[in-house]
Amino acid sequence: MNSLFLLRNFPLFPDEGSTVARNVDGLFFFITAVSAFFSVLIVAVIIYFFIRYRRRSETEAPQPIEGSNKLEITWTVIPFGLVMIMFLGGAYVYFTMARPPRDTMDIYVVGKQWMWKIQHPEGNREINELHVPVNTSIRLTMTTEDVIHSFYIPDFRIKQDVVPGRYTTMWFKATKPGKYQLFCAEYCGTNHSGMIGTIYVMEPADYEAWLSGGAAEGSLASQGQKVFQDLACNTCHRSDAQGRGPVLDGLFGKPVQIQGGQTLVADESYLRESILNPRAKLVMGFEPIMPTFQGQVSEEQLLQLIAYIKSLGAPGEQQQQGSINTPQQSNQRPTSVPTSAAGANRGGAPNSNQANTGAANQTRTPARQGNREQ
Ligand code: HEC
Ligand SMILES: [Cu+2]
Repeated sequence: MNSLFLLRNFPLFPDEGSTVARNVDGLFFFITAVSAFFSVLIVAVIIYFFIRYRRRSETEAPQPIEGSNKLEITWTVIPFGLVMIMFLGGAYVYFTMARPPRDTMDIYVVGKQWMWKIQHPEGNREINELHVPVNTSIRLTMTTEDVIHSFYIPDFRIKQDVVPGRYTTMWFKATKPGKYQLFCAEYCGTNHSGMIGTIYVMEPADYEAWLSGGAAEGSLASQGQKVFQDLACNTCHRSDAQGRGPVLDGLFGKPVQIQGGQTLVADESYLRESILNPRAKLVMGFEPIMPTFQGQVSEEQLLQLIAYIKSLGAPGEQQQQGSINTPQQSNQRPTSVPTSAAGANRGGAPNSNQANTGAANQTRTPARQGNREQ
């Protein structure tokens, strides 16, 4: 009993609880096996050569060695093949982890000395616990209020630094219901070791039941709408294009043309920066009149505002665009879209010299209506 208890608490290899776990382990065991094989082989050959080729008499002169092409080719080609397997396998696993699938469920995480605060889009909040449905791709958007933390779920083989002042993302798909451990994997002060929690992977029906038990304050987006009004963002950002700021409806996931000629995609990080440091990237055709909200909004309120702005679009669109937030992709994205699309959508831009393309306007019009109905 006692030994069983110990084993359960110090498992040599954690459970394989997510879709990437198998691949990570496969790669890990392959690299370990190759390393072990060559360590043994090299030591064995050294010992064998010690004995086989030892000097047998004081006067013995060694035979000159001419070299062997066969040998050279063998010990070049085999290690090259093995190393390529590691490289390709590693790249494959890395890209799988770095690129969330398109249809993710977004959950927000704020780290803080010494706890994990979680917000669900439906409005549920939890601390040091994360409830998720099984077989569903979950994307975490994470930040911290103080120092660097790291969100680590060993059973899922995923770990990601959580950095102050920016969003990092990570995704997983849990494969079996159960309880899994959550750690902070970045030393973050006195109670770092206590910054732990539990992931509850539930059957979808159980998850729905759990969801309906919380969320007294309404969805994350509706909480964000309230913050949006409390901070008077709506005085400048109106959906009728009569405000002094750009229309935010349908903005999320779309290309934005900024002053200086660059075009970038409005992802979570862009929205965050637009609120905290509006002058860093000015939207084409607008004056730098937006005040900074640095220090006036908490990380959690920021996530609520972002959830609200994300909700200001046609739901179908939002879903599709939801996954384009990995840095590699955001950088590539703008090149493939007409650069005028973003500017064209900013109705009411005082000195906008963008020609309004009908198509670009069309894509956003339904989004606006979708919002009103909410
Ligand atoms: C005084 C008017 C004003 C207020 C108040 C204001 N904004 Fe802005 N906002 C602007 C203007 C003007 C721009 C465009 C210039 C720029 O990029 O700073 C802008 C840009 C933005 C953008 C980027 C939009 C885009 O199309 O790329 C976001 C997001 C945004 N604001 C959110 C907010 C939020 C959230 C609040 C409230 C916390 C807020 N704003 C309050 C005027 C305002
Ligand atoms: Cu920590």
